[in-house]
Amino acid sequence: MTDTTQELIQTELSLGAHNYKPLDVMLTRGEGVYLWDTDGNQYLDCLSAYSAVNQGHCHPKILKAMVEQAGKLTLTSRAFRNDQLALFYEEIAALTGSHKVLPMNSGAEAVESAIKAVRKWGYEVKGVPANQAEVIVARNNFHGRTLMIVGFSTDPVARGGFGPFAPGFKVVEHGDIGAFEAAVTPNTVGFLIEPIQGEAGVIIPPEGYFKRVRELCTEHNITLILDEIQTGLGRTGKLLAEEHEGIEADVTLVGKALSGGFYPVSAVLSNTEVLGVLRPGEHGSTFGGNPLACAVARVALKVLVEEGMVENAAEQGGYFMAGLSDIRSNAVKEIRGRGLMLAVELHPGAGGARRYCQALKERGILCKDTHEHSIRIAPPLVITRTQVDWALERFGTVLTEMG
Ligand code: IF1
Repeated sequence: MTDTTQELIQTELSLGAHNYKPLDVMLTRGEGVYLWDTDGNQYLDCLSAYSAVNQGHCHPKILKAMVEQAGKLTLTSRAFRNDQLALFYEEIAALTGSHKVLPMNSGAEAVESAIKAVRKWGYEVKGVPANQAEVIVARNNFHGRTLMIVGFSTDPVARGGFGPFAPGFKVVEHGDIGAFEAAVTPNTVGFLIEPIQGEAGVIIPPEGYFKRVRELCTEHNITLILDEIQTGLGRTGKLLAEEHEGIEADVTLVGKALSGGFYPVSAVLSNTEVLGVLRPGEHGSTFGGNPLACAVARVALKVLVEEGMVENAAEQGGYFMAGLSDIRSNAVKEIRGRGLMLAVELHPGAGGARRYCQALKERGILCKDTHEHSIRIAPPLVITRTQVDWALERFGTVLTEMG
């Protein structure tokens, strides 16, 4: 590592808040599935910035659209109209089968906006008494870092020391349909859940769970809010992970790869009734729906579909998972995943996932540990069979040698 890189790290440590403990790799360039550090070492990216770079780093067509729009018009605020917003609405609504779109910026903002709209829908349409709206969430959820969101997190690290928190949320065991049914009251307005829990370690609920959740939400007039910010836009081998469950959400949240990693863009997608309750002045955002974000998102969605990335995620993900399952290592407890959203859970005695990620980094693969014992694997959806084979060879070496 050069002195310059060391100096950069020291500056980060002295001036930056220490809310992350990154692997000591200083990246300077990305292209497709590859990243390069300041020493010129090449890495296969198996995190994709937590599924924000599904289209691969610096996708040339998204870059072109960004540069062109940035030279024309970047931001007007929503006090005026811009010629990209309606086109973004049309294209994302057609692609996802949505009736209304609320454009925001970060994933957490989309979550917050959805809760606001669903609560208002509860009062105005469902008839819940004022300030009595309840939203059910799942244990081990991850929906972002705002105070409202960490208030219903069950992760002490994510919520410790940040109270007091917003009321109106109930936590139920993930995957337990009885627990969900028992938590429902006449004041329940929504159920917010990830189709697959990402941060929790790629946790897929039991077969049929979501089908039953969908039935119960319909029966009790509860808005089913699926947080697809990480699972959506091809990550699990379907455009939206809900397709694996054969259900449709009432409200779908997307973000991250909605811009291919070029720009913070998120959106709340819903049927007309829920987002239809918002009136002028009741919600907004300086950057929400800006022309640059819309132009970038339009091409990010276009290349995702036109370049067959969703289908590739299904094909390479299935192959990747089968290859991981073939590795004989006493360190491995379980392999989980769908499409290219994968996790290797290690036995507690294996010494912790971080040191495996460190060893993988030495062999040219960047991935992230989560909750101590799991290694998350989420390469860009443009990964090829040859690149998966290359990765499997190294996962095999590390998991067997260190196991
Ligand atoms: C961090 C985790 C992943 C998300 C889901 C909403 C959001 C996220 C399902 C909020 C964001 C990011 C946040 C980032 C790391 C990463 C993460 F480790 F934190 F939990 F992916 F699993 N819903 N996830 O995954 O979106 O506001 O960040 O745009 O906070 O460290 P955001």
